[in-house]
Amino acid sequence: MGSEFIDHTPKWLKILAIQLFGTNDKVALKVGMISTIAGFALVSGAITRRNRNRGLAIIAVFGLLGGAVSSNRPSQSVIAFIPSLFGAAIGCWALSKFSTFISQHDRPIETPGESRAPLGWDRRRFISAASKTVLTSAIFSAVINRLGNNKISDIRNSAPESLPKISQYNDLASTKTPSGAQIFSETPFITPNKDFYRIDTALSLPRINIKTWKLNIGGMVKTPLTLSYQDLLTRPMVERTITICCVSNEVGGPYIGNAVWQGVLLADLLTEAGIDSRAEQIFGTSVDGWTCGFPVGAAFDGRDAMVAIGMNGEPISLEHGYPARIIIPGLYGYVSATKWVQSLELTTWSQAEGYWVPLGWSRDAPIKTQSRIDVPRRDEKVSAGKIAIAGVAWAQQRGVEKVEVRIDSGAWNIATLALDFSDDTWRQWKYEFNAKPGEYRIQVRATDKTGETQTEEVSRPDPDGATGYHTRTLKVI
Ligand SMILES: Nc1nc2c(c(=O)[nH]1)N[C@H]1C(S)=C(S)[C@@H](COP(=O)(O)O)O[C@H]1N2
Ligand SMILES: [Mo]
Repeated sequence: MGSEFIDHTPKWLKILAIQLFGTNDKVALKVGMISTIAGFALVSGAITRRNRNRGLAIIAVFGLLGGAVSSNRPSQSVIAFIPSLFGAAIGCWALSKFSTFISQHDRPIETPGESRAPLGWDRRRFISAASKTVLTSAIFSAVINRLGNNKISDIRNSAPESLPKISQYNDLASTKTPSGAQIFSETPFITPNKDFYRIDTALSLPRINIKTWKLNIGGMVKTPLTLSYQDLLTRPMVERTITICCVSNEVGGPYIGNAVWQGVLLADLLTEAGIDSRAEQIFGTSVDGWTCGFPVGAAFDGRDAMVAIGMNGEPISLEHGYPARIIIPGLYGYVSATKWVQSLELTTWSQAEGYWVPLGWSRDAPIKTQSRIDVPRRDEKVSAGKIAIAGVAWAQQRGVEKVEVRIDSGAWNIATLALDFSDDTWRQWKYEFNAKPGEYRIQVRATDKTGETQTEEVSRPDPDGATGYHTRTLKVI
Protein backbone atom coordinates (compact mmCIF):
# COMPACT_ATOMS: atom_id res chain seq x y z
CA MET A 1 0.00 0.00 0.00
CA GLY A 2 2.88 2.29 0.90
CA SER A 3 4.62 1.71 -2.43
CA GLU A 4 1.37 2.22 -4.29
CA PHE A 5 0.93 5.49 -2.42
CA ILE A 6 4.47 6.59 -3.31
CA ASP A 7 3.83 5.76 -6.96
CA HIS A 8 0.84 8.08 -7.06
CA THR A 9 2.31 10.95 -5.09
CA PRO A 10 1.67 14.18 -6.96
CA LYS A 11 4.63 16.47 -7.60
CA TRP A 12 3.71 19.05 -4.93
CA LEU A 13 3.41 16.37 -2.28
CA LYS A 14 6.74 14.81 -3.22
CA ILE A 15 8.43 18.19 -2.95
CA LEU A 16 6.70 18.95 0.34
CA ALA A 17 7.70 15.54 1.75
CA ILE A 18 11.34 16.04 0.75
CA GLN A 19 11.35 19.57 2.18
CA LEU A 20 9.82 18.41 5.44
CA PHE A 21 11.49 15.05 5.90
CA GLY A 22 14.44 14.82 3.47
CA THR A 23 15.56 11.21 3.13
CA ASN A 24 13.41 10.35 6.19
CA ASP A 25 10.38 10.66 3.92
CA LYS A 26 9.80 6.89 4.05
CA VAL A 27 9.83 6.82 7.85
CA ALA A 28 7.29 9.66 7.72
CA LEU A 29 5.16 7.64 5.31
CA LYS A 30 5.25 4.60 7.59
CA VAL A 31 4.27 6.70 10.61
CA GLY A 32 1.45 8.20 8.53
CA MET A 33 0.25 4.76 7.45
CA ILE A 34 0.27 3.36 10.98
CA SER A 35 -1.64 6.41 12.23
CA THR A 36 -4.21 6.06 9.47
CA ILE A 37 -4.67 2.37 10.24
CA ALA A 38 -4.95 3.13 13.97
CA GLY A 39 -7.55 5.81 13.16
CA PHE A 40 -9.61 3.37 11.13
CA ALA A 41 -9.27 0.76 13.88
CA LEU A 42 -10.75 3.23 16.39
CA VAL A 43 -13.58 4.07 14.03
CA SER A 44 -14.40 0.43 13.34
CA GLY A 45 -14.24 -0.27 17.08
CA ALA A 46 -16.71 2.51 17.78
CA ILE A 47 -19.00 1.40 14.95
CA THR A 48 -18.89 -2.18 16.17
CA ARG A 49 -20.53 -1.17 19.43
CA ARG A 50 -23.61 -0.24 17.48
CA ASN A 51 -23.38 -2.65 14.58
CA ARG A 52 -20.86 -5.43 14.69
CA ASN A 53 -21.07 -6.34 11.00
CA ARG A 54 -20.23 -2.84 9.88
CA GLY A 55 -17.11 -2.77 12.02
CA LEU A 56 -16.05 -6.13 10.65
CA ALA A 57 -16.78 -4.93 7.11
CA ILE A 58 -14.29 -2.06 7.51
CA ILE A 59 -11.53 -4.50 8.41
CA ALA A 60 -12.51 -6.87 5.60
CA VAL A 61 -12.38 -4.02 3.08
CA PHE A 62 -8.92 -3.06 4.35
CA GLY A 63 -7.76 -6.66 3.95
CA LEU A 64 -9.13 -7.02 0.43
CA LEU A 65 -7.74 -3.67 -0.65
CA GLY A 66 -4.32 -4.50 0.79
CA GLY A 67 -4.35 -7.90 -0.88
CA ALA A 68 -5.44 -6.53 -4.25
CA VAL A 69 -2.80 -3.79 -4.20
CA SER A 70 0.02 -6.10 -3.02
CA SER A 71 -0.64 -8.83 -5.54
CA ASN A 72 -0.62 -6.29 -8.36
CA ARG A 73 2.75 -4.76 -7.43
CA PRO A 74 5.63 -5.39 -9.86
CA SER A 75 7.16 -8.88 -9.54
CA GLN A 76 4.41 -10.01 -7.12
CA SER A 77 1.85 -12.75 -7.60
CA VAL A 78 -1.46 -13.77 -6.01
CA ILE A 79 0.60 -15.12 -3.10
CA ALA A 80 1.04 -11.50 -2.02
CA PHE A 81 -2.70 -11.51 -1.26
CA ILE A 82 -2.22 -13.85 1.69
CA PRO A 83 -0.64 -11.59 4.35
CA SER A 84 -3.43 -9.02 4.03
CA LEU A 85 -6.13 -11.68 4.23
CA PHE A 86 -4.41 -13.21 7.24
CA GLY A 87 -4.19 -9.79 8.88
CA ALA A 88 -7.83 -9.03 8.18
CA ALA A 89 -8.94 -12.42 9.54
CA ILE A 90 -7.06 -11.81 12.78
CA GLY A 91 -8.39 -8.25 12.91
CA CYS A 92 -11.98 -9.49 12.57
CA TRP A 93 -11.42 -12.17 15.16
CA ALA A 94 -9.91 -9.69 17.66
CA LEU A 95 -12.62 -7.11 17.05
CA SER A 96 -15.49 -9.51 17.64
CA LYS A 97 -13.80 -11.09 20.64
CA PHE A 98 -13.03 -7.78 22.37
CA SER A 99 -16.38 -6.26 21.57
CA THR A 100 -17.99 -9.20 23.36
CA PHE A 101 -16.24 -8.27 26.58
CA ILE A 102 -17.20 -4.65 26.25
CA SER A 103 -20.82 -5.17 25.31
CA GLN A 104 -21.53 -7.88 27.89
CA HIS A 105 -23.35 -5.48 30.21
CA ASP A 106 -25.81 -4.74 27.45
CA ARG A 107 -26.92 -8.30 27.43
CA PRO A 108 -29.64 -9.40 29.87
CA ILE A 109 -28.40 -12.06 32.28
CA GLU A 110 -30.29 -15.14 31.27
CA THR A 111 -29.34 -17.47 34.06
CA PRO A 112 -29.15 -16.25 37.61
CA GLY A 113 -25.63 -16.56 38.95
CA GLU A 114 -22.50 -14.67 39.77
CA SER A 115 -22.12 -11.65 37.56
CA ARG A 116 -19.41 -12.10 34.97
CA ALA A 117 -19.14 -8.38 34.46
CA PRO A 118 -18.95 -6.70 37.81
CA LEU A 119 -17.84 -3.31 36.40
CA GLY A 120 -20.47 -3.20 33.70
CA TRP A 121 -18.00 -4.83 31.31
CA ASP A 122 -15.41 -7.45 31.88
CA ARG A 123 -12.39 -5.25 32.19
CA ARG A 124 -10.10 -7.95 33.53
CA ARG A 125 -10.79 -10.39 30.70
CA PHE A 126 -10.64 -7.61 28.14
CA ILE A 127 -7.22 -6.45 29.31
CA SER A 128 -5.84 -9.97 29.54
CA ALA A 129 -7.08 -10.94 26.07
CA ALA A 130 -5.88 -7.67 24.57
CA SER A 131 -2.41 -8.01 26.05
CA LYS A 132 -2.13 -11.61 24.88
CA THR A 133 -3.10 -10.50 21.39
CA VAL A 134 -0.61 -7.62 21.39
CA LEU A 135 2.14 -9.92 22.68
CA THR A 136 1.38 -12.59 20.05
CA SER A 137 1.40 -9.95 17.28
CA ALA A 138 4.70 -8.58 18.56
CA ILE A 139 6.27 -12.04 18.54
CA PHE A 140 4.92 -12.74 15.06
CA SER A 141 6.22 -9.49 13.63
CA ALA A 142 9.61 -9.97 15.27
CA VAL A 143 9.89 -13.43 13.70
CA ILE A 144 8.79 -12.17 10.30
CA ASN A 145 11.16 -9.20 10.50
CA ARG A 146 13.96 -11.56 11.35
CA LEU A 147 13.18 -13.78 8.36
CA GLY A 148 13.10 -10.68 6.14
CA ASN A 149 16.48 -9.51 7.47
CA ASN A 150 17.98 -12.95 6.90
CA LYS A 151 16.72 -12.85 3.34
CA ILE A 152 18.34 -9.44 2.82
CA SER A 153 21.68 -10.68 4.22
CA ASP A 154 21.49 -13.68 1.86
CA ILE A 155 21.04 -11.29 -1.05
CA ARG A 156 23.96 -9.16 0.12
CA ASN A 157 26.11 -12.28 0.50
CA SER A 158 25.29 -13.39 -3.02
CA ALA A 159 27.55 -10.60 -4.35
CA PRO A 160 31.10 -11.67 -5.20
CA GLU A 161 33.95 -10.87 -2.80
CA SER A 162 35.74 -8.85 -5.41
CA LEU A 163 35.24 -7.52 -8.92
CA PRO A 164 37.07 -8.67 -12.05
CA LYS A 165 40.24 -6.61 -12.40
CA ILE A 166 40.22 -4.35 -15.42
CA SER A 167 43.06 -1.93 -14.90
CA GLN A 168 45.93 -1.14 -12.63
CA TYR A 169 43.49 1.01 -10.68
CA ASN A 170 41.00 -1.73 -10.25
CA ASP A 171 41.11 -2.63 -6.62
CA LEU A 172 40.39 -0.66 -3.51
CA ALA A 173 43.27 1.58 -4.56
CA SER A 174 40.98 2.95 -7.26
CA THR A 175 39.09 4.74 -4.57
CA LYS A 176 42.23 6.64 -3.63
CA THR A 177 41.89 10.30 -4.37
CA PRO A 178 43.87 11.50 -7.39
CA SER A 179 46.48 13.95 -6.20
CA GLY A 180 45.40 17.54 -6.51
CA ALA A 181 41.68 16.75 -6.58
CA GLN A 182 41.28 17.26 -2.84
CA ILE A 183 42.06 20.79 -1.65
CA PHE A 184 39.94 20.82 1.51
CA SER A 185 39.09 17.90 3.72
CA GLU A 186 35.45 18.33 4.73
CA THR A 187 34.02 16.93 1.48
CA PRO A 188 35.89 13.87 0.17
CA PHE A 189 36.54 13.98 -3.59
CA ILE A 190 35.41 10.32 -3.77
CA THR A 191 32.26 9.87 -1.72
CA PRO A 192 32.57 6.74 0.44
CA ASN A 193 29.81 4.22 -0.27
CA LYS A 194 28.44 4.49 3.24
CA ASP A 195 27.99 8.27 2.87
CA PHE A 196 26.63 8.20 -0.68
CA TYR A 197 23.16 9.75 -0.90
CA ARG A 198 20.32 7.35 -1.56
CA ILE A 199 17.15 8.31 -3.40
CA ASP A 200 14.56 5.84 -4.61
CA THR A 201 10.92 4.93 -4.33
CA ALA A 202 11.58 1.53 -2.72
CA LEU A 203 9.96 1.09 0.70
CA SER A 204 11.90 -2.13 1.20
CA LEU A 205 14.96 -3.40 -0.64
CA PRO A 206 14.09 -5.49 -3.70
CA ARG A 207 14.40 -9.27 -3.24
CA ILE A 208 17.03 -10.06 -5.84
CA ASN A 209 17.78 -13.65 -6.74
CA ILE A 210 21.20 -13.46 -8.37
CA LYS A 211 20.82 -16.93 -9.89
CA THR A 212 17.71 -16.00 -11.82
CA TRP A 213 18.34 -12.27 -12.30
CA LYS A 214 18.73 -11.23 -15.94
CA LEU A 215 19.21 -7.98 -17.78
CA ASN A 216 17.10 -7.98 -20.94
CA ILE A 217 17.92 -5.62 -23.76
CA GLY A 218 15.07 -5.53 -26.22
CA GLY A 219 12.46 -3.46 -28.00
CA MET A 220 13.60 -1.86 -31.25
CA VAL A 221 16.73 -3.98 -31.69
CA LYS A 222 17.76 -6.64 -34.22
CA THR A 223 18.90 -9.24 -31.67
CA PRO A 224 17.55 -8.94 -28.13
CA LEU A 225 20.17 -9.75 -25.48
CA THR A 226 19.70 -11.52 -22.18
CA LEU A 227 22.59 -11.20 -19.77
CA SER A 228 23.07 -12.92 -16.45
CA TYR A 229 25.21 -11.37 -13.72
CA GLN A 230 27.99 -13.78 -14.71
CA ASP A 231 27.69 -12.67 -18.35
CA LEU A 232 28.16 -9.06 -17.29
CA LEU A 233 31.19 -9.92 -15.14
CA THR A 234 32.96 -11.63 -18.02
CA ARG A 235 32.47 -8.76 -20.49
CA PRO A 236 35.01 -6.03 -21.21
CA MET A 237 34.57 -3.34 -18.59
CA VAL A 238 35.59 0.22 -17.92
CA GLU A 239 36.09 2.15 -14.74
CA ARG A 240 35.12 5.82 -14.56
CA THR A 241 34.83 8.44 -11.86
CA ILE A 242 31.43 10.07 -12.33
CA THR A 243 29.48 12.49 -10.16
CA ILE A 244 25.76 11.73 -10.07
CA CYS A 245 23.09 13.92 -8.56
CA CYS A 246 19.42 14.11 -7.88
CA VAL A 247 17.02 16.56 -9.49
CA SER A 248 15.37 16.99 -6.08
CA ASN A 249 18.52 18.55 -4.70
CA GLU A 250 17.92 22.09 -3.50
CA VAL A 251 20.68 24.62 -4.19
CA GLY A 252 23.33 23.74 -1.60
CA GLY A 253 21.72 20.35 -0.92
CA PRO A 254 23.34 16.99 -0.16
CA TYR A 255 21.92 14.72 -2.90
CA ILE A 256 25.10 14.50 -4.94
CA GLY A 257 28.01 12.06 -4.81
CA ASN A 258 31.11 11.12 -6.73
CA ALA A 259 32.11 7.48 -7.13
CA VAL A 260 34.36 5.24 -9.19
CA TRP A 261 31.91 3.17 -11.22
CA GLN A 262 32.89 -0.06 -12.93
CA GLY A 263 30.76 -1.53 -15.64
CA VAL A 264 30.04 -2.51 -19.21
CA LEU A 265 29.67 0.31 -21.71
CA LEU A 266 26.11 0.61 -22.92
CA ALA A 267 27.39 1.36 -26.42
CA ASP A 268 29.03 -2.09 -26.60
CA LEU A 269 25.86 -3.90 -25.56
CA LEU A 270 23.62 -1.86 -27.84
CA THR A 271 25.92 -2.26 -30.81
CA GLU A 272 25.78 -6.00 -30.30
CA ALA A 273 21.98 -5.89 -30.12
CA GLY A 274 21.86 -3.68 -33.20
CA ILE A 275 19.41 -0.86 -32.70
CA ASP A 276 16.68 0.27 -35.07
CA SER A 277 17.43 3.79 -36.28
CA ARG A 278 13.89 4.87 -35.39
CA ALA A 279 14.44 4.22 -31.68
CA GLU A 280 14.47 7.47 -29.68
CA GLN A 281 14.81 6.51 -26.05
CA ILE A 282 16.38 3.85 -23.89
CA PHE A 283 13.79 2.89 -21.34
CA GLY A 284 14.99 1.24 -18.14
CA THR A 285 12.80 -0.84 -15.82
CA SER A 286 13.89 -2.00 -12.39
CA VAL A 287 13.06 -5.18 -10.53
CA ASP A 288 10.65 -3.13 -8.40
CA GLY A 289 8.86 -1.68 -11.40
CA TRP A 290 10.41 1.80 -11.42
CA THR A 291 11.12 3.22 -14.88
CA CYS A 292 12.98 6.00 -16.63
CA GLY A 293 14.01 6.93 -20.14
CA PHE A 294 16.86 8.86 -21.75
CA PRO A 295 17.82 9.63 -25.35
CA VAL A 296 19.52 6.89 -27.40
CA GLY A 297 22.23 9.44 -28.22
CA ALA A 298 23.46 9.44 -24.61
CA ALA A 299 24.71 5.88 -25.12
CA PHE A 300 26.65 6.72 -28.29
CA ASP A 301 27.91 10.29 -28.04
CA GLY A 302 31.15 9.30 -26.37
CA ARG A 303 30.16 9.79 -22.74
CA ASP A 304 30.74 6.72 -20.61
CA ALA A 305 27.16 5.54 -20.29
CA MET A 306 27.31 2.16 -18.61
CA VAL A 307 25.64 -0.75 -16.93
CA ALA A 308 27.53 -0.46 -13.65
CA ILE A 309 28.23 -3.40 -11.36
CA GLY A 310 30.94 -1.86 -9.19
CA MET A 311 31.05 1.23 -7.00
CA ASN A 312 34.31 2.39 -5.41
CA GLY A 313 36.00 -0.97 -5.89
CA GLU A 314 33.18 -3.08 -4.49
CA PRO A 315 30.17 -4.78 -6.04
CA ILE A 316 27.36 -2.20 -5.95
CA SER A 317 25.49 -2.50 -2.66
CA LEU A 318 21.83 -3.48 -2.55
CA GLU A 319 20.93 0.12 -1.58
CA HIS A 320 22.63 1.49 -4.69
CA GLY A 321 21.28 -1.03 -7.18
CA TYR A 322 22.87 -4.48 -6.85
CA PRO A 323 23.33 -6.43 -9.04
CA ALA A 324 23.48 -3.73 -11.72
CA ARG A 325 22.39 -0.18 -12.37
CA ILE A 326 22.67 2.39 -15.11
CA ILE A 327 25.04 5.35 -14.85
CA ILE A 328 24.85 8.10 -17.48
CA PRO A 329 27.18 11.07 -16.98
CA GLY A 330 25.39 14.41 -17.29
CA LEU A 331 21.79 13.30 -16.70
CA TYR A 332 19.88 13.53 -13.44
CA GLY A 333 19.25 10.16 -11.76
CA TYR A 334 15.49 10.19 -12.27
CA VAL A 335 15.80 9.98 -16.08
CA SER A 336 18.79 7.68 -16.27
CA ALA A 337 20.19 5.87 -13.26
CA THR A 338 17.91 2.79 -12.98
CA LYS A 339 18.99 0.78 -9.95
CA TRP A 340 18.22 -2.97 -9.77
CA VAL A 341 17.87 -2.74 -13.53
CA GLN A 342 15.96 -5.57 -15.15
CA SER A 343 15.40 -4.43 -18.69
CA LEU A 344 16.46 -1.82 -21.19
CA GLU A 345 14.01 -1.30 -23.97
CA LEU A 346 14.71 0.66 -27.13
CA THR A 347 11.56 2.57 -27.91
CA THR A 348 10.12 5.94 -28.96
CA TRP A 349 9.18 8.88 -26.72
CA SER A 350 5.49 8.38 -27.43
CA GLN A 351 5.55 4.68 -26.55
CA ALA A 352 6.71 4.97 -22.95
CA GLU A 353 7.06 7.55 -20.19
CA GLY A 354 9.44 7.20 -17.24
CA TYR A 355 8.08 7.07 -13.68
CA TRP A 356 8.43 10.76 -12.80
CA VAL A 357 7.41 12.27 -16.14
CA PRO A 358 3.60 11.95 -15.82
CA LEU A 359 4.00 13.29 -12.27
CA GLY A 360 5.14 16.60 -13.70
CA TRP A 361 8.91 16.26 -14.08
CA SER A 362 10.70 17.06 -17.26
CA ARG A 363 11.30 14.35 -19.86
CA ASP A 364 14.75 15.73 -20.71
CA ALA A 365 16.91 16.41 -17.70
CA PRO A 366 20.57 17.29 -18.25
CA ILE A 367 22.35 18.21 -15.01
CA LYS A 368 22.58 21.96 -14.47
CA THR A 369 25.83 23.74 -13.63
CA GLN A 370 25.91 24.27 -9.87
CA SER A 371 28.22 25.11 -7.00
CA ARG A 372 28.00 24.64 -3.26
CA ILE A 373 29.70 26.15 -0.20
CA ASP A 374 30.77 23.41 2.23
CA VAL A 375 33.20 25.32 4.44
CA PRO A 376 32.69 27.02 6.86
CA ARG A 377 29.79 24.80 7.91
CA ARG A 378 26.37 26.35 8.30
CA ASP A 379 26.20 28.52 11.43
CA GLU A 380 29.83 27.76 12.22
CA LYS A 381 31.38 30.70 14.09
CA VAL A 382 34.85 31.53 12.84
CA SER A 383 37.38 33.92 14.27
CA ALA A 384 38.66 36.96 12.42
CA GLY A 385 41.69 36.61 10.14
CA LYS A 386 42.28 34.45 7.07
CA ILE A 387 39.22 32.28 6.56
CA ALA A 388 39.06 29.43 4.06
CA ILE A 389 35.83 29.29 2.14
CA ALA A 390 35.56 26.08 0.11
CA GLY A 391 33.18 23.80 -1.66
CA VAL A 392 32.40 21.88 -4.83
CA ALA A 393 31.14 22.80 -8.29
CA TRP A 394 29.83 20.57 -11.06
CA ALA A 395 28.77 20.81 -14.69
CA GLN A 396 28.84 17.19 -15.91
CA GLN A 397 29.55 16.77 -19.64
CA ARG A 398 30.69 20.37 -19.92
CA GLY A 399 33.24 20.63 -17.12
CA VAL A 400 33.90 23.38 -14.59
CA GLU A 401 36.00 26.25 -15.96
CA LYS A 402 35.74 28.85 -13.23
CA VAL A 403 34.31 29.37 -9.76
CA GLU A 404 33.76 32.79 -8.22
CA VAL A 405 32.94 33.92 -4.73
CA ARG A 406 31.20 37.12 -3.70
CA ILE A 407 31.14 38.67 -0.24
CA ASP A 408 28.01 40.74 0.42
CA SER A 409 27.37 42.70 -2.75
CA GLY A 410 31.06 43.09 -3.61
CA ALA A 411 32.85 42.06 -6.76
CA TRP A 412 33.15 38.43 -7.82
CA ASN A 413 36.52 36.94 -6.83
CA ILE A 414 38.11 34.03 -8.67
CA ALA A 415 38.43 30.93 -6.47
CA THR A 416 41.34 28.50 -6.66
CA LEU A 417 40.29 25.30 -8.42
CA ALA A 418 41.40 21.76 -7.65
CA LEU A 419 42.68 19.36 -10.32
CA ASP A 420 40.43 19.22 -13.36
CA PHE A 421 39.96 15.47 -13.02
CA SER A 422 37.26 15.12 -15.69
CA ASP A 423 34.27 16.99 -17.05
CA ASP A 424 32.00 14.39 -15.44
CA THR A 425 33.30 14.82 -11.92
CA TRP A 426 32.79 17.65 -9.50
CA ARG A 427 35.63 20.03 -8.86
CA GLN A 428 36.66 21.43 -5.51
CA TRP A 429 37.29 25.15 -5.07
CA LYS A 430 38.71 27.31 -2.35
CA TYR A 431 38.82 31.02 -1.63
CA GLU A 432 40.69 32.76 1.12
CA PHE A 433 38.95 35.67 2.76
CA ASN A 434 40.63 38.04 5.16
CA ALA A 435 37.77 38.87 7.49
CA LYS A 436 37.21 41.38 10.22
CA PRO A 437 34.57 40.53 12.84
CA GLY A 438 31.06 40.90 11.51
CA GLU A 439 28.37 39.14 9.54
CA TYR A 440 28.81 38.46 5.85
CA ARG A 441 26.75 37.00 3.08
CA ILE A 442 28.80 34.61 0.97
CA GLN A 443 27.74 33.52 -2.53
CA VAL A 444 29.28 31.21 -5.08
CA ARG A 445 28.80 30.67 -8.80
CA ALA A 446 30.38 28.40 -11.39
CA THR A 447 31.05 28.80 -15.08
CA ASP A 448 31.25 25.75 -17.33
CA LYS A 449 33.72 25.21 -20.15
CA THR A 450 31.25 26.44 -22.76
CA GLY A 451 31.60 29.81 -21.04
CA GLU A 452 28.15 29.77 -19.51
CA THR A 453 27.78 30.90 -15.91
CA GLN A 454 25.09 29.26 -13.80
CA THR A 455 21.95 31.35 -13.61
CA GLU A 456 21.26 33.59 -10.63
CA GLU A 457 17.53 33.12 -11.11
CA VAL A 458 16.13 31.13 -8.20
CA SER A 459 13.95 28.19 -9.18
CA ARG A 460 12.66 25.13 -7.38
CA PRO A 461 13.84 21.57 -8.11
CA ASP A 462 10.77 20.84 -10.23
CA PRO A 463 10.44 20.30 -13.09
CA ASP A 464 14.10 19.93 -14.11
CA GLY A 465 16.50 20.99 -11.32
CA ALA A 466 16.90 23.90 -8.89
CA THR A 467 18.81 27.04 -9.89
CA GLY A 468 20.23 30.04 -8.07
CA TYR A 469 23.43 30.85 -6.22
CA HIS A 470 24.21 29.01 -3.03
CA THR A 471 24.24 31.68 -0.32
CA ARG A 472 25.52 31.35 3.20
CA THR A 473 25.74 33.71 6.15
CA LEU A 474 29.16 33.84 7.75
CA LYS A 475 29.59 35.06 11.35
CA VAL A 476 33.12 36.20 12.13
CA ILE A 477 33.97 36.88 15.78
N1 LIG B 1 14.91 1.36 -9.28
C1 LIG B 1 15.09 2.67 -9.02
N2 LIG B 1 16.18 3.29 -9.53
C2 LIG B 1 16.40 4.61 -9.28
C3 LIG B 1 15.48 5.36 -8.53
C4 LIG B 1 14.33 4.69 -8.01
O1 LIG B 1 13.46 5.28 -7.34
N3 LIG B 1 14.18 3.34 -8.28
N4 LIG B 1 15.72 6.69 -8.29
C5 LIG B 1 16.62 7.39 -9.20
C6 LIG B 1 17.04 8.68 -8.68
S1 LIG B 1 15.84 9.89 -8.60
C7 LIG B 1 18.33 8.97 -8.36
S2 LIG B 1 18.79 10.54 -8.00
C8 LIG B 1 19.36 7.91 -8.33
C9 LIG B 1 20.03 7.86 -6.97
O2 LIG B 1 20.95 6.82 -6.91
P1 LIG B 1 21.58 6.45 -5.49
O3 LIG B 1 20.45 6.16 -4.55
O4 LIG B 1 22.49 5.30 -5.73
O5 LIG B 1 22.36 7.68 -5.05
O6 LIG B 1 18.81 6.63 -8.58
C10 LIG B 1 17.84 6.58 -9.60
N5 LIG B 1 17.50 5.19 -9.80
MO1 LIG C 1 16.82 11.80 -8.13
